[in-house]
Amino acid sequence: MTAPVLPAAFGFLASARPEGSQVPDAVFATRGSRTDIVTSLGAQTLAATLVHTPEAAPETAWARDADTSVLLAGELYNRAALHSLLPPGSEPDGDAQLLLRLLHRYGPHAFRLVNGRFAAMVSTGRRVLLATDHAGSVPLYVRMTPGEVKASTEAKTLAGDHVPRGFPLADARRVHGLPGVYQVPAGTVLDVGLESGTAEAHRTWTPPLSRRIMPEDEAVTAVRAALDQAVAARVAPGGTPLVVLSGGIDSSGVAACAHRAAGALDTVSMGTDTSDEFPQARAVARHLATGHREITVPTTDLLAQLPHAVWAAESVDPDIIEYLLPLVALYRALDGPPRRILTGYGADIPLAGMHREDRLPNLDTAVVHDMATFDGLNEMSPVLSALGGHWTTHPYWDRDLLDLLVSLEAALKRRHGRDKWVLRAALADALPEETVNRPKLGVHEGSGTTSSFSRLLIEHGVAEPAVGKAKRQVVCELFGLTVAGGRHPSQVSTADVVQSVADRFARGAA
Ligand code: IOT
Ligand code: MG
Repeated sequence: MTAPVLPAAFGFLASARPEGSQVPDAVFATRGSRTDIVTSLGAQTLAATLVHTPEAAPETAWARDADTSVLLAGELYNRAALHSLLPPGSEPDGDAQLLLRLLHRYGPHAFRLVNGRFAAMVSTGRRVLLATDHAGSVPLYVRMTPGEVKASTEAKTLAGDHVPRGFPLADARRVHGLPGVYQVPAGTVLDVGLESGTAEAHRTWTPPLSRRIMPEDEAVTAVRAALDQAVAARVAPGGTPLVVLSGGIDSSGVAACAHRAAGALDTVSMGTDTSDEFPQARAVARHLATGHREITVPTTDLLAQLPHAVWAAESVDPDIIEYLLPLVALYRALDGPPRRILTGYGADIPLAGMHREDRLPNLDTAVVHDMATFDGLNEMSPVLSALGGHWTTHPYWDRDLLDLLVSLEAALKRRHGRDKWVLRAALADALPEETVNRPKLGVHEGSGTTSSFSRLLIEHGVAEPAVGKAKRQVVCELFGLTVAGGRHPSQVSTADVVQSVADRFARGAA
């Protein structure tokens, strides 16, 4: 199977009923064309809207036979291995069809085999299976009412106060501010009975808790091979990928591997009027001879895009929104046709890169904590770039690479006085020495996002010690307006929301 340049669909909203479904109407943050599907299986009718790029072949995001249908947003990365499990026969026409065949062979356990970036809805008999990838990197939401299961890759499409509350789903996560809407956990198949409204969750992946012991050189070789493989699986044949490049080791490593896999590479760096890391990124772009671009976003424009970041991420975590805001601004500033974008996002989680910490027990505590709490933050959501029509993928959270990185013992992550040592060593021959050894700020610090958001609150009268709490309230309010309330983010003003939160603090009502 050859990989398509972009996934056949970026997202979907679907409704399954025992009979007679109508395609639900919805506003997605994902930019693109839409294709509607209505189909009758033996015991249920499915009606869905797929969102996809205008160039895509959306029919390959959907596969069905007599009694089973598979809807897929996203893509699979171990296609050849999955295909090798099936009896010889014709090539499946796309990832949804490959999944359909695997489901007939393995049932819901098929999802234990998949390494991908996807959300899927399977209709079969009187059941609906809702499946996320190991990282839940494509968020998937569900609302169940008597006789109907609605599922969507964007929570906002399930909002609506006139809709009955729906069944409680013990094994899924309630969504803040959207009663009756639940998020399917990462690495899970939620098996829902269409008429009974009962649901059972089956975990298909959990982060490794044990640590493996490997000699230095063996670990370095294994990390390099797994990164090369993860990047190669994410590069479409024939297309030139784009890497969002900060010049730190994470994104520079992805760029080096992508250049090797694709033969040609574009890179882009963003900065603001207050800070950037352009020289560091330029050193990497020059070393690899990439088609490089720099984009400067004024800080006021950056903060004005907070409503877009919350609308896309559907997250109420203020730290995560601060990480994502500069990236959302970057994706929105990329004009031109839809691109396949690779990022270095997520490397700091299994390697504890943001914990500049020499003590190994503390380092491992950070890894365990971050791997236990990432789910539901939506920091890897494809909607962040789909706002601008683009598809992102994050090689460090490839299932095989992530399993390896998490399970390495802590002294390989912090070694010889260096953070992320094993990754730096794995890339030593592929990048300039200064890049390999450079300590880097996080994107929120490098772009000045954290400080400018703090400054905005202080300028509106919030006392310095209350800034953290005020940020949380601003993000919650933006979520209420855009995701739960259905307001388009271009009609929501960051300054107004900041003012109302600051007023609440001034009245002592916060
Ligand atoms: P950081 O590691 O700075 O950035 C994530 C990715 O965004 C980079 O690898 C790069 O691909 C892109 N990027 C960052 N800055 C720029 C820039 N100036 N221009 C172009 N692209 C850029 C936060 C962070 O500091 O990101 N993310 C961490 C940790 C998340 C914590 N989450 C959690 N504990 N659940 C990370 O691991 O990526
Ligand atoms: Mg990083």
